[in-house]
Amino acid sequence: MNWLRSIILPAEGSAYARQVDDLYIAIIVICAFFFVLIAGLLSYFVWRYRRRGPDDVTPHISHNLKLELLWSIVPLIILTVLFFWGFNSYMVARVAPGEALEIQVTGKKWLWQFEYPDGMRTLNEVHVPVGKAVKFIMSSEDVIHSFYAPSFRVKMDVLPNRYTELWLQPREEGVHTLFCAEYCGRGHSDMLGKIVVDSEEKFQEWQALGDEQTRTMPLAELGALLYESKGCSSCHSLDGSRREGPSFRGVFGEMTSITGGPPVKVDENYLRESILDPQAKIVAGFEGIMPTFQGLLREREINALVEFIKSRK
Ligand code: HEC
Ligand SMILES: [Cu+2]
Repeated sequence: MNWLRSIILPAEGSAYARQVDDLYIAIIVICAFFFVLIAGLLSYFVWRYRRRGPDDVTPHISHNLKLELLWSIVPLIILTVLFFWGFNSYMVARVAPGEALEIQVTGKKWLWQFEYPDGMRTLNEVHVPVGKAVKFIMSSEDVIHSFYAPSFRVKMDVLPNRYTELWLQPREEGVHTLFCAEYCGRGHSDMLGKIVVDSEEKFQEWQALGDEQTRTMPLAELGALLYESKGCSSCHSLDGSRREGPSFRGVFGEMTSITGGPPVKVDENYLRESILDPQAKIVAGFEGIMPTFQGLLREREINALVEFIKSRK
């Protein structure tokens, strides 16, 4: 059947896509079979029982029990099989596996925005690792959109003020198209996105670089954002006042005294160490309560925070 698949169906991006196609092809084949059977018999009977002359009278036949049972029971069996087959696939499509990677999707006129669990955001392009289940949790900022990924045979409405879900599990690397399948206004046809399926390593690398903002924003500015968003601000002030931790004002380049050790100069390496391994050197007069940010910050984000602290004169 593979030749048939390649003619009538788009590429299959997941095992689920194959499952949908199997059912689809089964329905087409069954329909084609019955079309030929019924249309063939019809044509044959039109010819076979044609009117042969003015005296040709059709015999009166009221019914044929055997034939009627046959044409009721056989379709009933076929349709019941198709129903449970379809229902089964539907259940697979509705329920995402528990360990899926969750990505938030926002549809708005006229683009797709994706947000990863760590806060990384992208527009119109979502990267996913091959072989992993990915769950999209979707909502709209304005009108109704519809998330449609034909290669994965999945489609789901994206509504304002409500979450809808959809999941897929790509089986090989590649790039697939994402459409909006609900007419949403003038720019509807621009709501084209890309689902990029990466190998596990490529996906990690891509995530490590961060989103557009993390990759391109000037370091000190990015640092200022992270100072707020990563919660540094709750323990470190910028104006010299004391919070849970020392203020960042004018620390750079100064000497700082350390509990149980010689004073150290606050340079880039010290700042980096303080962020990634806060327990290494505890500032005198403070407790070692700062959580480590190891694994929670990208390389460029660490540089940005260092740059930001440096700039607090
Ligand atoms: C729960 C409170 C808390 C949070 C949140 C926190 N810190 Fe700290 N931080 C401290 C404390 C307390 C100290 C002093 C004790 C020590 O050295 O571990 C400190 C020390 C530091 C130092 C050394 C400062 C100096 O004067 O020598 C740096 C640099 C630093 N933190 C950066 C950060 C950054 C960047 C963030 C956010 C990504 C952050 N901290 C988040 C509590 C916190
Ligand atoms: Cu739309």
